[in-house]
Amino acid sequence: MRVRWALEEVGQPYDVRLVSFREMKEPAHRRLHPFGQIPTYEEGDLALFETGAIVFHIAQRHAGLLPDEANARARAIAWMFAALNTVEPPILDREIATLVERDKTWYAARLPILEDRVRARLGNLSSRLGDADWLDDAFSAGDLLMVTVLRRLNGSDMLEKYPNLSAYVARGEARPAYKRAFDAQWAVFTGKPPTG
Ligand SMILES: N[C@@H](CCC(=O)N[C@@H](CS)C(=O)NCC(=O)O)C(=O)O
Repeated sequence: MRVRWALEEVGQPYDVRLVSFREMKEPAHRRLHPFGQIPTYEEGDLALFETGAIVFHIAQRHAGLLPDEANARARAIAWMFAALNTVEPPILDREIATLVERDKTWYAARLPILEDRVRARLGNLSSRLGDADWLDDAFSAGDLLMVTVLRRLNGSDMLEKYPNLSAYVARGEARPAYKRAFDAQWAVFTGKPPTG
């Protein structure tokens, strides 16, 4: 979704090549991705892995995801790193625990600890965002990544406690480029566009 959304934001046409979990671990795919994961990205002679690097590459090559002014650009890049490096890890830790550690004896004791760490990040992010639309003036690749990171909390009630963050995610999801990316991604799993 992150790569699709970035490509839709800059208006760059793309083809998608789906790989199965088995294919991800085979040598042909590992040549593109050393850790045998998705997504990967190919453009001419260039092959890239890591979502953040791919989105950054797209944002550097095309207008629309990073400001032109040098300092504003640097701040937008800082938000990209913050999304992936500071906000996503505790969210991911919680998500993994809820998915694969539920049957462990220590799960009930560990979950509140993990949720406190998520709340600490959400509280700080909420304070910084305040009543702004985006993290640093205009929408950027930093917002694109942050919105997709926060969306990982869907299905929990954690984000709803921060109305400005919920509204921020909704603003991201309302962007036409997001909708095009979401519909295309949805169709991969269902074979048809979303209803409603
Ligand atoms: N840091 C990587 C994470 C990639 C990742 O976790 N990919 C998942 C799918 S979203 C995956 O390939 N999982 C299968 C596996 O790890 O075997 C990135 O942002 O690209």
